[in-house]
Amino acid sequence: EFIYHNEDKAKKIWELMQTYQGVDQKSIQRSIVNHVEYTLAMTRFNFSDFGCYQATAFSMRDRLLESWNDTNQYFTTHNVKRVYYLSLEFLLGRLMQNTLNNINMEKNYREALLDIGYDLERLYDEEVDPALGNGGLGRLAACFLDSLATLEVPAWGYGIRYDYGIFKQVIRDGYQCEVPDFWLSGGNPWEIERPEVVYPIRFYGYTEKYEENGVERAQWKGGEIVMAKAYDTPVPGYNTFNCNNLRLWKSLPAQEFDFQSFNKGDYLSSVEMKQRAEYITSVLYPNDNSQEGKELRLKQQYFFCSATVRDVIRRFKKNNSDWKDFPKKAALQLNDTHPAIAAVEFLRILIDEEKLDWGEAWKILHSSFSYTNHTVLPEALETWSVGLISHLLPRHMELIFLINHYFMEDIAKKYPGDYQRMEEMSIIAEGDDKQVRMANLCILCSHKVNGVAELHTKLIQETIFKRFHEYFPNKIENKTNGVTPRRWIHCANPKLSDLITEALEDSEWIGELERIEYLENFAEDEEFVQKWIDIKKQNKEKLAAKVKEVLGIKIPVNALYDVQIKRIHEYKRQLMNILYVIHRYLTLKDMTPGEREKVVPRVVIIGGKAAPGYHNAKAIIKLVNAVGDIVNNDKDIGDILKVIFYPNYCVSAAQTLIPASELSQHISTAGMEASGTSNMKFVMNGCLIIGTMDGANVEISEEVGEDNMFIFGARVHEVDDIRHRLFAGEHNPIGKRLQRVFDAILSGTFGDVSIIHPIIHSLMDGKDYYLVTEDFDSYVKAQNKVDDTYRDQKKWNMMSILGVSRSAKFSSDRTIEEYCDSIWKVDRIPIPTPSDS
Ligand code: B1N
Repeated sequence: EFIYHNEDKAKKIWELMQTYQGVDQKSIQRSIVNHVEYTLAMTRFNFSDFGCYQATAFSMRDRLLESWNDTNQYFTTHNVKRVYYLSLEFLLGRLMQNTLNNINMEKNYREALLDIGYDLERLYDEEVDPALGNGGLGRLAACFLDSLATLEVPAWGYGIRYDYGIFKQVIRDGYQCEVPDFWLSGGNPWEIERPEVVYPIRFYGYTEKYEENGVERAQWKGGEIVMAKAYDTPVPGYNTFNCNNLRLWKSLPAQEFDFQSFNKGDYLSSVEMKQRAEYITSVLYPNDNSQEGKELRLKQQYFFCSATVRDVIRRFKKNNSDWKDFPKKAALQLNDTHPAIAAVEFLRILIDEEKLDWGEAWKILHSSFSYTNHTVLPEALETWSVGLISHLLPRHMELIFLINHYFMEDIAKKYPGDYQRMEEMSIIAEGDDKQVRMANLCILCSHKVNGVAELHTKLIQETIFKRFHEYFPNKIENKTNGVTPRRWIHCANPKLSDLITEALEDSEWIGELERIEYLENFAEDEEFVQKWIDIKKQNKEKLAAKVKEVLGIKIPVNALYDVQIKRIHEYKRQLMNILYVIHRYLTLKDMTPGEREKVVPRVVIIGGKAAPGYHNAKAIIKLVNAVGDIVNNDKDIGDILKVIFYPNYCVSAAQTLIPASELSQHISTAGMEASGTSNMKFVMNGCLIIGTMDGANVEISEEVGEDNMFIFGARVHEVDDIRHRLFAGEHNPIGKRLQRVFDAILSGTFGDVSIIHPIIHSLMDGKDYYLVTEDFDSYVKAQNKVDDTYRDQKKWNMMSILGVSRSAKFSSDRTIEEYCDSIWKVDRIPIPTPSDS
């Protein structure tokens, strides 16, 4: 099956290779020790856990490269259609454990390492957590990569190789401090640098118009050139020989030296100018669900989009000569509007460089691009000023005006005189400071647009994209998010994974989550339930040990572990959570010791990063820490209530926290959380949900049953009216319980938390955009129901098992299958394994 261009040479290489790298104990050990000596240049008689981690990773990479090369070779020779997932964020998390499990070598490596005195689990902890993303959107991209490879879909991820990932969060005096995350300082054994895959990327300059064969043409000239260099990370699938690729771009100065400044004696400033090039891919913007309109961010976007589009086109041209075939060979998915400029870059190349006419070019663009919307929050909908785009990307601005011009002509034809509609649908928002609406641009350039959960898709169809939905009734559709069961059950919770495998009598469910349904039969099986309980307890013990290690706080294992971990944002309402905790604390204080003993003990854990410039989010972190300081040291309370702010929440922390959780909070104001994905992970790990009817919670409740969750709060159709009433001063008086909580905060019960006072005052004034005060009562009721249910452990565990057995819909494998069928039109292509040939 392997087709080489030079048969003789191929035969020789084949003989030299003899076989693929061995997977037996001796071969694994030999390759690790060789990497210690020859790659790391350490002595093979004494190497640290970190050295061993690196050498082990290199030995794994060798094995990955075999399948990675074979996969690419096979896809190229068969000229298959590929999916390209364009994202400014990939929140991968650690790779070693996931990789070993996907390629089915964890056991071999564990034993091989143990035999030479190393503990695999300890090596896992040596790995830095690559965190090139903010939250859900970036983590979704990572889950999708795992599912794409597992489903044997030819697919490449494209992104930026930031030098600094999301900052590390350190808590000082209860406040968040941000520490830069230079994740590459210890080297990155998983990537392959590609010095030969480089593209020049232009910025600024001007367009020159000229005539060619009677056609007016344009060319972008001048400005500055920066180079993009590729770094590849193999992406193995679970239980397949297929191995996909994640290609990340790094910026470099262009090679030609600026002799003019050199001759003027301005050597140093010419070097300085070159260094500015490297700055482009330095740092991930740490905002989740909000736009930062900085020029550098737009530069990052264009830099990455241009390199990617050029790379995709080069790959297409290797095997194809007719541009009309492009949509049959490539599907480009835009992960939100952040890579929107890729569409315009593609159009520019087709028209200015490939000399296609507008109609042809537009058709090709439109049939190959599609766009996912991840939010309706106005502060997150990207717009860029016409002035900035014209300055940085003058030709692209012209093309955007042209796209808009043709589109406005169509609208005017269909709705003559409806200027209001034209204004709404225009890519350009008119005004003193004209803006380009990137979402409108994306919708126009795409053949499909999707939301990320049923409710969210309905909302974009009916609100922000209403006019587009009327005009293109078949364009906007739903693709409910999912998460990979490999990382989120099998790796994060190995004991649970083993128990499920034991009950189902094989491990196929890891690759086909539909099979987990069968677990339902064990929901009341005493022996099984006991094992279920034991596993949760062990996971809680592991978390308690971690909390002790990190914070020095001892948390009881017999308490209910109640967890809210996600980016800190007002719409996610961590504030409502901590207000309830205060209420619980005050209630406990009112009780006699005898009464207190009857209360269900709780450990409340809150974790998440606030964007560095998001003042209110940072105030909430301070309040949580301040409440923890008082509650955790209150002798009356003891182990009945503990409040933990878990610092530096990240993917690897999630892998410890989620399996240990019993209750998790997904309590956003209805209509504001597009989907949420950790809710799915918690359900898969036997955790119950307290939540609002928002995002994917709605579908989770459809699957697991509303009575197996704790649902509360205003529904999405009620929110606007309530908000209106609140802001009109017609708000219900704050209830007694909540008033008492506010009084405690304001009077200094939790020390100096004056940073939160303005927020509390506006809540009392009815300026409650997120409906915290409105939903508080029904939240308290839901929390009471949680306590009552937890007292009935039999019921609780049954709900927990039912949740897991009904979680199959939320596998990202299901999500990816839907994208493949209705958006990308690509097939699964298993490549032949070495034993086949
Ligand atoms: O995308 C996730 C969803 O599950 C979440 O509900 C949603 O909040 C999240 C600008 C975003 N939407 N928008 C962003 C991230 C970075 C940025 O610079 C916006 N993140 C989401 C996956 O669908």
